[in-house]
Amino acid sequence: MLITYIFLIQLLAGTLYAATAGTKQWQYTGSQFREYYEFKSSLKAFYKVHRVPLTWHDARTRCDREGAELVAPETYEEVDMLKSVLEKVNAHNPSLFLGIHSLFMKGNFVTLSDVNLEDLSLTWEFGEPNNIANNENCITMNQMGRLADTDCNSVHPFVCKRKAKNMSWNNECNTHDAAYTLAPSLSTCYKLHTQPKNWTTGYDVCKAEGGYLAIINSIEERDFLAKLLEKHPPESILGNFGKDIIYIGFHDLFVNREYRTLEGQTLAEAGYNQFAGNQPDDAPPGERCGSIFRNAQLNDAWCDRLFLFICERSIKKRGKAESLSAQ
Ligand SMILES: [Ca+2]
Ligand SMILES: [Ca+2]
Ligand SMILES: [Ca+2]
Repeated sequence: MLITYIFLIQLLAGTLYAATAGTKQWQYTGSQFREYYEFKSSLKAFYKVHRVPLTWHDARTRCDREGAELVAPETYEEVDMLKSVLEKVNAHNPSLFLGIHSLFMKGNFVTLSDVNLEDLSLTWEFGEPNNIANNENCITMNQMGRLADTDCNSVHPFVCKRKAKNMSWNNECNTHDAAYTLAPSLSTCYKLHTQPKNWTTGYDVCKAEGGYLAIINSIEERDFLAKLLEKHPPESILGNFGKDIIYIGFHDLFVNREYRTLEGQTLAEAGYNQFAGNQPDDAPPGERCGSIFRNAQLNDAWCDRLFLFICERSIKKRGKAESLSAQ
């Protein structure tokens, strides 16, 4: 009995040690940038490995939505870090997309921040660049740290990077993004996106920002959103599109006229189900995505139109960071 007890204590102690050791490789200077980003102190930047292969354009967009940039290594140390990422990619002869392209002028490779490839200390793989089928405008890096020109529409894993330098911090909302506003009594932050997107893209943008398309859970929350919209009158927003419909996080994509939040609740369960007059009307050819009008009453809307949208971030929840050296 005693032996079992001692064994259990040792087991517990071992677990605690492992947990401590696991957190020790995390060194934050200042604040954490974003969920799932790891800070590399010697490189003074935050990195996130995206293991799901995407096209170069999708990879660039993904990093951009996360407030970061598709990495283009500037030092040998950064190349080594990317090589170690590739060692853990579970594929035959894997390579990463880098933030280097020749989309402006064929053969003239530049980084996304307009640095010439020649100014970076990088080497080509044997036989590269070869511009196969005159269609290789994007750059990949292999496990040896060598480059190849590659079809931008092929898919590869990639790494997003955010330099720590000059990064300001929105303390109230625990994000670098100054556009998030805290509703103190709701312990929640909101951001109205004034560059219009369709519902699916809005959903994706909010996710990339560590939040979700807003879900209204109370009258108080509705009133806060209506006030937020008052601060952004239509005439203050650039572009020619309907500015009185704002996408939020409910839909009836699964069963027509069965409205659910992104968390699967009915609107009544979520705490707010007040549609505007004559809504939902499921206007032809069918409105399957959730929105509000400027008074924050609910409306069903077409999913594929470009509208404003509101992201919500709870300041209580925090994501776990995935280690670059994990697995
Ligand atoms: Ca090539
Ligand atoms: Ca909410
Ligand atoms: Ca409608």
